[in-house]
Amino acid sequence: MSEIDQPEAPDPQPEAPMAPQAPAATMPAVEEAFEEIDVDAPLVGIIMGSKNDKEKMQKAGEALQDAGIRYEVRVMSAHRDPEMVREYCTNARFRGLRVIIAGAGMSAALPGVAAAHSDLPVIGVPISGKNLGGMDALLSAVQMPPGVPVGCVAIDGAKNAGLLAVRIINS
Ligand code: RP5
Repeated sequence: MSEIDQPEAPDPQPEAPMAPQAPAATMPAVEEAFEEIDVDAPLVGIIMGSKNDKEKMQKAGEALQDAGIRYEVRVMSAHRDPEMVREYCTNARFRGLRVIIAGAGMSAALPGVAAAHSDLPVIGVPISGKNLGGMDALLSAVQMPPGVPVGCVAIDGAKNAGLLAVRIINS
């Protein structure tokens, strides 16, 4: 077919008007999230017994950030703030959370108490302290009685807690 015989290209369709876009929710940087800011639609709640646990728990946030999974961070102690822990964990599923990561040191009740107040998967992170190298927290988190499940990672294993939460959410 010569150039002269080419059929004419149809007129381009008028462009459809753009649908109004909701502003994309931005994901805060890890350091910002660990300032306990409010996050839009988090899927994972990272809770810990003390602000002093933040440095070790930040690795969980990094793993979630790398996977693009939104999370929030809150400090609450099972021993010092029992009512706050009850309220947070009881409402967690209703608020859209899918996994709770709970880090605590010493006699670490937080993962178990979280699992007692929520039917979401709870990943416990035993935090090493000044004494006993974290064995106290490890045993508190891992030796849960039947019926109150806590998935426990290694002492100071926050990175794996984050990676495990990613796998749970993507499964
Ligand atoms: C736990 O007791 C916390 O998770 C922390 O690891 C440990 C000590 O708390 P701080 O005295 O450092 O606040 O509740």
